[in-house]
Amino acid sequence: MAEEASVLTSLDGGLLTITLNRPEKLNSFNKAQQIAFREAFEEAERNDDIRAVLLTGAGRAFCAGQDLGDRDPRKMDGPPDLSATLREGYGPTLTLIRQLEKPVICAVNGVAAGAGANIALACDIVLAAKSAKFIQAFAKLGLVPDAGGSWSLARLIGEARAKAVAMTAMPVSAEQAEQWGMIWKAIDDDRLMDEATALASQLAEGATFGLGKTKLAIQAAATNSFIEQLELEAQLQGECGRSPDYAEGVLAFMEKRPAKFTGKPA
Ligand code: LHQ
Repeated sequence: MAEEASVLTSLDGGLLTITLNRPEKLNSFNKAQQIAFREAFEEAERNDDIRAVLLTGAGRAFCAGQDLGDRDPRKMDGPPDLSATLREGYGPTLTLIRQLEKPVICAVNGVAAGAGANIALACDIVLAAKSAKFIQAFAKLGLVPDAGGSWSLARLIGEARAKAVAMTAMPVSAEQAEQWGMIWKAIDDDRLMDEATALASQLAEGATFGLGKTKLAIQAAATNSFIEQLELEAQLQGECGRSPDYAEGVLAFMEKRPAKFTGKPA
C-alpha cells in the first residue's frame, strides 16, 4: 500500500489548506515532510489562483518540531550538522512564508513544540485551540530556539517573556499566548477549524495585492524608522492605487454593494 503523504494540500476557491500529516509522530518533521512542506509553499507562491493559505496539523497535535527519531545519537557516526538542517531545510520555507504576498493563517489544533511552535509564530494570523500549548522545547535538548523563534518571540512577547519561555521550555497555553499577543486568538477546540476556515476563506476573497503589501509593510516596520516607513507606505500605496481591486473597492462603496475583488496586481 502506498505510504500516505506527510503533507496534505487541498485547494478550495482561492484557499490552499496545508495539513501536516504524520499524526502518529505528532506531525514532527522528517526529511520527506520538510521537503513536501516547502513544496506546498512554493506552489502557494507560484499559483496565482491561490490567494490565501491555511496551515494546520492532522490528529491531536499541530507539530512537535524536528523528528528526534532521526537524530538518535546511538545511530549516528558523530554530531549532526544542525546548521545545514536549518539553512537547507527549515530556513527557506520560513523565508517563503514571510515573503509570500498572500495571507498565511495558522490553525494550531494541538501541541506546537520546537520548530513546530515557531513555524506557527511565523504565520500572519495565528488561531489556536484552547487546549493547544506552545513549547520552546529547545532548552531541554541543549539547543537555541530556531525556525525564527528567537526573532518571533522577542518581537511578539518582548525580551523578558521570550527569555523565560525559551529558557524554561514551559508550555504556554493558547489563552496565555492570546493575552500576551503571541497569537491572534484562542478558540474553543470544536470551533477552531470552522473559524479558521471562515477567516482564511474571507481573506482568500480579499484584495490579495493590497493584503500582500500590507503584510510586507507591517513586517518592515520591525527594522524601519518612522520616516522610512512613511516612504515605504507611499511607495506601496502607489502600487495599490494602480491595482484593479482599489478601483473596484471605491466603485463598490459608491454603488453601496459588496466589492468583488480579483486579487490581480496593478
Ligand atoms: C515524537 C516527537 C518528536 C519524534 C512526539 N520526534 N517523535 C531543528 C533543526 C535541527 C535539529 C534539531 O531541532 C530543530 C528544531 C526542533 O524542533 S528541536 C525540538 C524537537 N521537539 C521536541 O523536543 C518535542 C518532543 N516532544 C515532546 O516533548 C512531547 O511529545 C510533546 C510535549 C510535544 C507532546 O507530549 P505528549 O502529548 O505527552 O505526547 P507523547 O510525548 O506521548 O508523544 C506521542 C508520540 O509522538 C510518541 O511516540 P510513541 O511511539 O511513544 O507513541 C512520541 O515519541 C512521538 N513524538 N514528539 N519531536
